[in-house]
Amino acid sequence: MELIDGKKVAVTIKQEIAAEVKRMLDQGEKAPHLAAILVGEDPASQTYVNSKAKACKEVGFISSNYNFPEDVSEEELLKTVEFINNDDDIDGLIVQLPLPDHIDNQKIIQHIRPEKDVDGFHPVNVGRMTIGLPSYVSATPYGILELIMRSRIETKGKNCVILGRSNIVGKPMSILMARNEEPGNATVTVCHSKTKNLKEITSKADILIVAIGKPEFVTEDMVKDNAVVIDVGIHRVKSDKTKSGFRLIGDVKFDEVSPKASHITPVPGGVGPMTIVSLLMNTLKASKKEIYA
Ligand code: BQF
Repeated sequence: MELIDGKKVAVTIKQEIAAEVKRMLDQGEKAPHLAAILVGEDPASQTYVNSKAKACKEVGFISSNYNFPEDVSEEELLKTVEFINNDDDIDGLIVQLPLPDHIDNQKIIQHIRPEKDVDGFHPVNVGRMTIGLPSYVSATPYGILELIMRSRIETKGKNCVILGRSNIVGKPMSILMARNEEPGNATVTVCHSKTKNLKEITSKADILIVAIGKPEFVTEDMVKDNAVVIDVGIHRVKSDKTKSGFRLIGDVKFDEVSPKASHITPVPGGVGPMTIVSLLMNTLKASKKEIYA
């Protein structure tokens, strides 16, 4: 079994980005600038926004955080998006999800200029990705593609089974893995809550991508010998062994599945750190106007 060390790959990519930022500054260009909107005080969301700001700092990006109370109005958020859309100094904008129930996620996302939508959630970016036009690919799928590529995992002609059909992971991942590109060219099956004979399907997967949102859902009996297993799940469980009082587990029962896998991502330290550097890569592209020239 070979561990796919997302944390290590993320460090390498951050060094590459930092070198590029240095080159840009040396040439008198400005540093890329990412803005983040955070609503409420969910501890996980706060952690994610802080990690993103810290990563920006590490590579020499500028970052701005716009924080709002839980009861902020939709109108105020739309005004903030508008303000950032019109600020030429800001290259990319993300809205940390989830938003409170009284806010219409899609309404906020669709207000972001596609040129600044570095999370790749705007329908224009989703549509462009789907038909193979230049687009921002959302952070988790982009991170997984990069991990697969840098781990030299062959995808062409392989059976790729995806557990989960969310707009953020399962759906885009299925499109990307089936593309006539590298990585891609896999035969893709998407499974979800209504899928019958799940185990039969997952047991045929050469590449199993798990984004089902259920802690340790995938067990040894569901996985083929020498499969590549990508675990997208992140769940906080209580622990008295850590300072924070919790530890992270994934959607895969790692101890059970890892001996069978040819490659597997751990949680933490697998896909998670890659989502952060994907956001940095998209912000770099935004500052260079690579996607919308
Ligand atoms: C790691 C996220 C669910 C809902 C909204 C590193 C992250 C996580 C884990 C991280 C996530 C999950 C993010 C690890 C960002 C990934 O070491 O394993 C980094 O910061 N993530 C998010 O912004 O919004 C989410 C999951």
